[in-house]
Amino acid sequence: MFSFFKKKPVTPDAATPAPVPVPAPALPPALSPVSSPAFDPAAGHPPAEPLSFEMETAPRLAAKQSWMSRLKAGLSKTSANLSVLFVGARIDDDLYDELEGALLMADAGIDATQYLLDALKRRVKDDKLLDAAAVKVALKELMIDLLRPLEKGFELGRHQPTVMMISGVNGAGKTTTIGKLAKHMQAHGQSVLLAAGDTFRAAAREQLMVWGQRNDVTVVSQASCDPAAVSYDAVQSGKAKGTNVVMIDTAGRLPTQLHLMAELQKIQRVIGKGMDGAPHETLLVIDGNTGQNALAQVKAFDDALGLTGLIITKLDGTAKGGVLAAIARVRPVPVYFIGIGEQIEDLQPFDATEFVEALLG
Ligand SMILES: Nc1nc2c(ncn2[C@@H]2O[C@H](COP(=O)(O)OP(=O)(O)O)[C@@H](O)[C@H]2O)c(=O)[nH]1
Ligand SMILES: [Mg+2]
Repeated sequence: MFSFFKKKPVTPDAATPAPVPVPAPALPPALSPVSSPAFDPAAGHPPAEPLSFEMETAPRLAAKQSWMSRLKAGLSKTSANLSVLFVGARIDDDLYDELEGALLMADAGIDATQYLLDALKRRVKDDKLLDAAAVKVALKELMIDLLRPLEKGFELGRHQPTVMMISGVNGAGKTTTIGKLAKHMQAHGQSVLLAAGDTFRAAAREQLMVWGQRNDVTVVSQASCDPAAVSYDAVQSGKAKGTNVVMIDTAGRLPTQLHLMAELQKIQRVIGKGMDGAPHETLLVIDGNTGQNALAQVKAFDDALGLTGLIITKLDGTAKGGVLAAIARVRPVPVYFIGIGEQIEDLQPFDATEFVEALLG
């Protein structure tokens, strides 16, 4: 596994506000400095897992290659219309027209599409590019520059517990993503507690309970049907047990359901009563197939909650992967992770270069 999370020492004073976000590492992820979190052995926490980068190079490389080929396969529908444009093409208005159409079809949105086209035309002129392959390289560079502000390493260990609230519409992939993240975190030596905040459906609560039992993760659940109370209890329990991470699942809702959005705000406030500064991460999970509506979701949830990050799932088999460009232009909330399937290893940190490489090869 390659640098899935960043680790920081636990802030001694839980009330201290989260430090300034740390930008994406300049070094290759595998070599980025990882500080040893100040775990308290007396409290029974496992020590930070030994990250022996040199020893792991081969498997990590294999994992990375496998991820890249699956990402490529996943994004193939989005990339199909894009990469074909440059095969033996002449650099003329037709090429730009087709590129415009392909970007719009990929759900990059009008703003990002126009931005990329203008920048590309300028680059072609300034650099006197003459062949289509060079134009494709220029487009790749522009796309990477556009998407890079969305990259952000997910930090663990700055708070104890790190409290995360997970929101999104129904079926976006919230609960399965929580499960995948919990497993990744456990693999990084973190103890995890989940709150079954989707109290609308008993089945949702049970789904999480069963999953927790199977995977040795404590799930806080309540029959009271008050998601704010369940969340508060989970934070209290996480504090008392010295858990590293508390993840709070919430029921799916549409941004247009204003009373449900208000309920989400209440849950967030009540979590803050349970622990100063919490939730440290307020995340929105988006189905990558949603296309342009994803942008409306990001705006509405961000306005209501002040999102700290996004997780974009189901980028496997979608033709709408361009939506990340739209998000980057219109509401650049960091994309912590992207999902390309049902397996645990199908969820990985978002990396702009990898993404564009997979898209345009
Ligand atoms: N193909 C694919 N399916 C996914 C991905 N992430 C989640 N799913 C599936 O999406 C469905 C809804 O997920 P769920 O977590 O229950 O959504 P929730 O309503 O937001 O909690 C489930 O069948 C998941 O297995 C992904 O990255 N790719
Ligand atoms: Mg769910």
